[in-house]
Amino acid sequence: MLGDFGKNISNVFKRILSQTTIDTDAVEALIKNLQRELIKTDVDVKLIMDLSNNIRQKCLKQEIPAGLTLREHVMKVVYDELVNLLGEQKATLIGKKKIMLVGLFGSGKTTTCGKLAKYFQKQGLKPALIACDYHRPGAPEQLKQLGQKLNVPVYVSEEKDPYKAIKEGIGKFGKYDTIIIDTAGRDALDKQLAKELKKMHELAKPDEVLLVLPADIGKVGGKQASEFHKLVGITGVIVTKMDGTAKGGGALSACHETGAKVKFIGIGEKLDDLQQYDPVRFVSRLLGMGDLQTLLEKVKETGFKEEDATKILSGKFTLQDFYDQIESMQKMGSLDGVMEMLPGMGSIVPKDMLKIQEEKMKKYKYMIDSMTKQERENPDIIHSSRIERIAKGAGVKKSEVKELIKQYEQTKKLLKKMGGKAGMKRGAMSKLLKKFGLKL
Ligand SMILES: Nc1nc2c(ncn2[C@@H]2O[C@H](COP(=O)(O)OP(=O)(O)OP(=O)(O)O)[C@@H](O)[C@H]2O)c(=O)[nH]1
Ligand SMILES: [Mg+2]
Repeated sequence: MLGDFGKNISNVFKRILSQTTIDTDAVEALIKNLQRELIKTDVDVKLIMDLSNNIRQKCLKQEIPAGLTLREHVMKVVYDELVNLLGEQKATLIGKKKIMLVGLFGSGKTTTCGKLAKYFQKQGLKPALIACDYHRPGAPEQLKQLGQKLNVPVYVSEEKDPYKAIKEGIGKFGKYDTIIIDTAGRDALDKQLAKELKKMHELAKPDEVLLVLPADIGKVGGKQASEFHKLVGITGVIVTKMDGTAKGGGALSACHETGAKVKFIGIGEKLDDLQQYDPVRFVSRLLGMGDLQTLLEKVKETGFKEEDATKILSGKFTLQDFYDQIESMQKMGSLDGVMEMLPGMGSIVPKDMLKIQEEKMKKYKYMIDSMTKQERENPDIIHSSRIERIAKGAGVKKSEVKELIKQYEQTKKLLKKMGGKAGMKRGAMSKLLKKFGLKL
């Protein structure tokens, strides 16, 4: 469903690359483009409207966080919106529980029962399985084999009666920590099967009802999810087959329809191929721009804090601050890598230049490392004998120390000139990059 979404959305962002001020027009244009892309890929209209409203609200009403550019801020808003839908936290299933897996035919329910049993075993818990699929002849045997591999008991009703399986299974497994119930694949709209599922649910009274959805479910995902939800109340979603080419967009609609969050992701056929849902990884994958998200998170981690900005603007930018800034940038990885992460930026700055800058930044750090605390706080005192000592300590030429001081002075001047809070907030990072000779 959202296969092309990632590709197209990154084009949408590229379009606002050149804009530096947030105004209603810019945000409206972005939302319009975003809507067009979403509609093209069959995303539910109600979901699009909700997303649009939230993005509009946040982009226009929220202040841009310090250290982020407008483009990064907008992306962060879109990211946050998706995370809000899909789940903010890495999900966990802990403790004594009854879990029922439901979903369409072949979505991966039975396999996931085995994977979950293994997941609980790794937590030191004792899981047990109940087979409740008596529609497909091979189903109980499939679950039995999984149980054998894991040394986990599997209850199968001799009479092939799902209700009896639940009653007897739960009775028998009273001492186990977690009971996992495998159900038959069904279309939630099939009346007969719906009735059966509802009754099984009433008998089992599960703590969790997990909807198993294959990543490539497409448009029917939302509808099916909402039908299952009406029948038995979905408490979580497991997206299987994420190892394929699809990007799990069906989960978006499913979560929207049910209010349930993604808990696990299936990434292969083996019992170990189950991952806890991780919002950053999942949403990045969904948007097809994983690296960009990583960058965003890093900018957030390492970017200016409001206090820093105020301090610097008041003229108190010391060599220690300069050092911290270099360190922040280095934490983001190689400059080359940082540029690659920004859509459309990868090819703008010549690679040789980046290498030279990187080397320079490394040397700057050595030099500042060789300074006393006093020198860092008050660089004005650094004159000839001190320069010589610093150069020796850092293993560089005296001229290089002088260059560092000049560079620091220029940065300080520039930061002062940038003035005004808005200046610091908007694009502080890219302006600093520019200061290091990188013309974006
Ligand atoms: N690649 C991949 N294959 C998976 C994954 N999960 C399940 N499968 C495969 O999908 C197929 C169907 O899996 P089942 O677990 O039998 O699905 P089911 O929902 O129980 O199917 P029914 O009971 O017939 O409705 C099997 O071949 C599984 O090996 C996954 O995360 N990745
Ligand atoms: Mg099955």
